[in-house]
Amino acid sequence: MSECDAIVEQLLRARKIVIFTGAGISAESGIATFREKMTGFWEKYDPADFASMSRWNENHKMVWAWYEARRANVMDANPNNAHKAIARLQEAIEARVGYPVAIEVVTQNIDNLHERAGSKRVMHLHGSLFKPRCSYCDAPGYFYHEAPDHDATSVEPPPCLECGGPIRPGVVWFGEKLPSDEFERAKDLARECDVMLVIGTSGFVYPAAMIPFLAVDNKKYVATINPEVTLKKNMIACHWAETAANALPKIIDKIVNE
Ligand code: BJW
Repeated sequence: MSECDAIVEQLLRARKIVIFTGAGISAESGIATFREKMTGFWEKYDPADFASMSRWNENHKMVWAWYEARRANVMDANPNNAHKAIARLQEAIEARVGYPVAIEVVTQNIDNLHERAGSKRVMHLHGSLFKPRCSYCDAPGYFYHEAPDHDATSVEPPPCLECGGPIRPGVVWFGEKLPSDEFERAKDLARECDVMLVIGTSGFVYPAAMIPFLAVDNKKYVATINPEVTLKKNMIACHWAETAANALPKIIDKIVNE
């Protein structure tokens, strides 16, 4: 049986499905994965270095400019066929099986491409590029620039309207706690689901990387979709070595047409 057939068979038996995504799902929308170089000025910088409180404390303007360049990239990008297929998945399965199924998207991504593709319930474990907040008092922040600049290398973050502190990117940096509600809910889903599809993540970064392991420990059907092997093959039920935007439409096609 092909990997696609095996995954479809499980999806059609499931009542609760978790789609767990990482940067690879947005790669075919033109968004660099976390472990790839960005283009232009930012090419020479290591993302892991910028995604840290110490870099922010050292240079607010440069870190803010880096995140503004990334926000600009995401605003210019469009959801790809993987995001779109995931948004259609629930309806496609329900039409085939005739009873309601629940699909939850848990993403490590800070872009908004799942939402823009039409997914209704999306949990962001590492925050969002579009939800800045005050670095002093946590009040919701705002942007100076509706159309952020791809090329600026130093941008003053706006001041908080409550306390005047600098607004920071609404993302989770290394050493910071994940948003508790989202993380607790993601762990519950990993324990409760029938099927988890793990798409486009290296599984390097904890504690998010424990979510698939939690599903495996609870004897759930876990399949990875990634050109690279990221979880040991003997731990998971299926690894499909394919890109997300090629694989997901094939899954939908089989559910709808076969
Ligand atoms: C495709 C594809 C296609 C390509 N189709 N697939 C040692 C051991 C264990 C843990 C630690 C340790 N030392 C430190 C830690 C903890 C640390 C950590 O995990 N570090 C590791 C690097 C080792 N974690 C933390 O610090 C976390 N917080 C924490 O632990 O807090 C403790 C605490 C408790 C109580 C109070 C206070 C604190 C926080 C982690 C936050 C991570 N944030 C980032 C940055 C977000 C903002 C930003 O983007 O700038 O989140 S890091 C970065 O990695 C980003 C991503 O969401 C995350 C995961 O990356 P992802 O999505 O897997 O992307 P890639 O690039 O790694 O992989 C892409 C994959 O796609 C590849 O597999 C490709 O093959 C594939 N692919 N094309 C399908 N077309």
